[in-house]
Amino acid sequence: MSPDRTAALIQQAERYGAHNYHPLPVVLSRGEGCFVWDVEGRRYFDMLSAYSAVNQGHCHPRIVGALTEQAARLALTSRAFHNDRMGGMLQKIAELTGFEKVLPMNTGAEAVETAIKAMRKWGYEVKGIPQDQAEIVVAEGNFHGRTTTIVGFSSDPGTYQGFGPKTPGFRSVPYGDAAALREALGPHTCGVLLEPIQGEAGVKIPPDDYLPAVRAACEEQKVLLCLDEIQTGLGRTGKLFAWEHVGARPDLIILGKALSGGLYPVSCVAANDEVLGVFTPGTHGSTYGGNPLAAAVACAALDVLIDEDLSARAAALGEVFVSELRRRLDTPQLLEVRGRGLMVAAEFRRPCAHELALELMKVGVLAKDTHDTTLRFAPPLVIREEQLREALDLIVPVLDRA
Ligand code: IF1
Repeated sequence: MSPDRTAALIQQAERYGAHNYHPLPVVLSRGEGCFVWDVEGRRYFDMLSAYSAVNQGHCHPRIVGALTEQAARLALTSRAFHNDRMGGMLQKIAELTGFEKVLPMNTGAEAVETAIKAMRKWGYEVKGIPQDQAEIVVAEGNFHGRTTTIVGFSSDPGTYQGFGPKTPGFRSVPYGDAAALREALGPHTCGVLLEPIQGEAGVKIPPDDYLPAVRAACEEQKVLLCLDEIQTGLGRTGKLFAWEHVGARPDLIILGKALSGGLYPVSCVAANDEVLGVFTPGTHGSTYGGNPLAAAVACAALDVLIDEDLSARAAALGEVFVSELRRRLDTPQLLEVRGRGLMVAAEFRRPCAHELALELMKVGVLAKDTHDTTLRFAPPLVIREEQLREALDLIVPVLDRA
């Protein structure tokens, strides 16, 4: 195919699509494992994994098989009726997370909104907070999705500007500062909502004692701890869930992205009955939530995650990736390489991340910049060591030109 095909497809997307993204000038048409190919037939290492939705690798045959088999049998019934696949998914997620109950949704933001509703309702009915007075504490630098309520408690003007008025009932504190968070808790606080590692903020890893201290403060003040593991969960950081690194089990966990291996939007909130029991028939729902197709895909995606021990792979290969970047990068512009498992970032002193992403694209590596100075690297967890080292040989010379 000719480069004109790339230009024609980009033009078509720009002509008819709202301009709510500024993608790299590459048009992808095929994916397999840790690789994607563009319409010109060029191969790229995928170092984004659709923001950690493709942990199992592109088009994993077991998940594609589950999708196609179920799609040909029964795809959507709505929750007005039972279906023969949802229960198996809910049980699998409950057993993996160690919680009693699971509420299935579709996108991550919907699951975050579900968690917010659950914490508020629990605050009124269990903690006894006066109606409409419930507060949720969040962290500066958070990213939890794009609904108006969620962007309302973002600290990034690019995320919230133009979408006011902000939903009330949220209080923001510096990320990583347990004392500041403890200070913000009060009798009207129903919950704390945090990412165990902040992804969009640029892979911000808090001190190891942060989440345990938050956990303790929440216990003392009868406040629910809700961890958004939509990006950090399901093996990405080298454990099944990121909270396991520091032993701070939440009261609610939110999952999405790799819950489907990138084949279908599947998300959920998992918690014990004391929390999710606040939902009674008619108080929450979704047309597609818990549909048989989503359930079949999610079961296959979770089976792949466990059977191929992708969490352990992420831990081992993440060590290689971070140590090799630290050892081999030799630019004075480099500020820091940080990461946990295969959730890695390289931060620079100047706003060069986007130009570096463009240069990486030219050598066959697709990575995403965030906040001008940081490049994020999150390959599918199925990447093999020799492939990771081949990618490093491409990445290091480009980053050294920063
Ligand atoms: C975009 C960011 C990442 C998430 C966490 C909830 C959600 C996300 C921790 C919402 C989604 C995506 C959304 C996508 C780009 C990407 C992203 F750059 F926006 F911030 F990953 F870091 N919690 N993150 O990371 O899940 O509703 O999208 O299914 O909005 O541009 P969703």
